[in-house]
Amino acid sequence: MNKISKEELEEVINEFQYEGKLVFIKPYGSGHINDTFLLKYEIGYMGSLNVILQRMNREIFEKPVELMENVIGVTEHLKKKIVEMGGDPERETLNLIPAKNGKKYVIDSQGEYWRSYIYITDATSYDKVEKPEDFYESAVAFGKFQGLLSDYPAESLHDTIRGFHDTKARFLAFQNAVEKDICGRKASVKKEIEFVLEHEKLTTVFDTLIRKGEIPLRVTHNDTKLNNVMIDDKTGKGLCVIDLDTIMPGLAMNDFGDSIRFGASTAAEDEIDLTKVSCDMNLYEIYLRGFLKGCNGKLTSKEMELLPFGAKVMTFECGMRFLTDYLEGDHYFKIHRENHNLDRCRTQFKLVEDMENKWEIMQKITEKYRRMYK
Ligand code: ADP
Ligand code: GN1
Ligand code: MG
Repeated sequence: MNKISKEELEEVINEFQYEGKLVFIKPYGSGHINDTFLLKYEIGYMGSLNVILQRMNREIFEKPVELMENVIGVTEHLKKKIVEMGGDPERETLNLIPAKNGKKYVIDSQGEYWRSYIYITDATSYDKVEKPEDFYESAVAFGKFQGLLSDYPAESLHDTIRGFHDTKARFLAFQNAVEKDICGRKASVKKEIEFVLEHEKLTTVFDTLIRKGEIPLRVTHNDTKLNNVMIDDKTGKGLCVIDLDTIMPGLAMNDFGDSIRFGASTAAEDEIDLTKVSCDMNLYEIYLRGFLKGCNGKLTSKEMELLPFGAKVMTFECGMRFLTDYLEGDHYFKIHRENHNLDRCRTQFKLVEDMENKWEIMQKITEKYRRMYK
């Protein structure tokens, strides 16, 4: 993606229905995909409003208008539900700020797509688990989120990224990257390539079960990292699930698993010292407890049984995606240092290994809760 110039930002800001005087603008958050900015407006003498402005990643999201249709449809659906439940629709779901032309996005003179949300104040999106309670509350929020979308018309959702969690397709893309080796990096990652090949079986764990109709496709979030949920600073509750770009029909196990991959790790996703990386069974149990509470009995017994597989498959898939991007020259995930994607890949594979070592414990913990909900 090309760099964003001051002029481009000014042009875009001018197209949205913002009120007041712009007092600052700064790059914001630690997402790997979009370009996010925080803007502060002063309104009158006393008031102020913070907004999020995002340039959508056009290389990744090839159909931004359809993507925005998903976001609009889902947030309107959530808003209705939140109001029915007596919640606060201004804070508990994303609120898009319209453009001056009435649309919910802006196309700039470079052909880039932008959208803007009201900034959710007095809430935090955490990059790592600071308190286990936050992780628990994030789990309740992601579980509930799935419940709130359980009656959303799945057929109306556009596929924003085809085969997003099709692990087999990810494997084929990985093989292609190895074969082409466009950056000449293959020789330096022999061990990691070997790891993927040894774990090929993980790429089809859910396929047969979906085909046989033994596990349902649900409307899922598909990117359930801890920093994609806002935790209320005052109440400590999971307030709002954000980053709705990948809402598509998917598997409950994958939403569960992606959260474990990121939040139950004892180290950051890009930690270099692999001795620090492991999957914390206490955090695994905490998240499981919260997620099942949030899902409120909606998961089938089979889905619950398969939750540990979700954790292993999502972690493996993510590691493989980081490795593929490294081999292809880091065009997908934003990187902030040399070998960043390789470092990320290594933490994921270390986690997979650790999960394999703790597999019986993971299954035992899961079984304990499955029995409670059966
Ligand atoms: P990416 O796809 O790049 O991860 P996100 O939509 O997750 O983009 O946004 C990046 C970060 O910006 C989030 O992790 C969060 O910290 C912050 N953010 C996004 N939307 C809001 C919002 N409405 N209110 C407060 N913070 C937000
Ligand atoms: C990306 O957008 P963000 O940073 O929340 C990615 C996820 C990966 C994650 C790895 C659309 O999530 O699939 O699991 O990075 N999102 C997309 O940290 O590819
Ligand atoms: Mg994000």
